[in-house]
Amino acid sequence: MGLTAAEHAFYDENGYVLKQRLIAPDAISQIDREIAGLHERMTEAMPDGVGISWEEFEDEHAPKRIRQLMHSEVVSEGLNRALRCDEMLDIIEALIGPDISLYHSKLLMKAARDGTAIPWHQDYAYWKRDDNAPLMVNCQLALDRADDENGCIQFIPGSHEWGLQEHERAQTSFGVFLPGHYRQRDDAVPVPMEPGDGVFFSALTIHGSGPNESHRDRRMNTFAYNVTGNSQGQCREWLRGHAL
Ligand SMILES: O=C(O)CCC(=O)C(=O)O
Repeated sequence: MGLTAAEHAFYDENGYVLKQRLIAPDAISQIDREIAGLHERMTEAMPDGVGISWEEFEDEHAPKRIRQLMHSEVVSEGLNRALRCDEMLDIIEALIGPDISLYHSKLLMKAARDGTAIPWHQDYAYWKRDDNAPLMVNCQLALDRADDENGCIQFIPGSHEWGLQEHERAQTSFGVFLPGHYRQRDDAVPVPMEPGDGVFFSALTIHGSGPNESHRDRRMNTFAYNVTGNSQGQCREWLRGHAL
């Protein structure tokens, strides 16, 4: 599959690109079966290696709802397969080259009516260290139909060229965000998706999404990839782009 020249050019210009029908319907159905009832199952027992942040409700008796689940490959063999399938890795290779490491696999459950907004941010604001460069690429895979009503992802086109912006920090999930947290922006482009679609975006592309005000879940999985050995000292891409 890979990327066409036009898709690659779109990514270079905008910092994201949508790939429709990235993952086949039967694979999405398998994932759907594997994550059915996940809120309830994870409330009862959490497998080793999984990390969860929950939606925060004022009513302490409200049923618990997962906001995000780290290491989703542990709870779904289908997700574990998707993150290493050729359809996915051909595109990641086109974007970052052949030396690919998995950075994380994370489920975003954004439950019907309860799922909260995700504030505007650049992923690199979370991932920056002294010895790495913003070479990572994220793929958000749709497990449900996503649109304006249930809070589909939105991007600020071209923002991957703006460098790392100053972020604010709070002790919450998605606690690294641009001033203003989440609010509607005139320069944002929403990306509606169907189950199986994947949108690829760079570690510097500003993105966020509104709350789920619909009666439909908006479940997504993000697979983040890094260039193996990404550090400012040893990464060719970084050295090429940062002459002394
Ligand atoms: O689910 C979304 O709308 C955005 C997810 C996101 O920003 C992230 O995981 O970094």
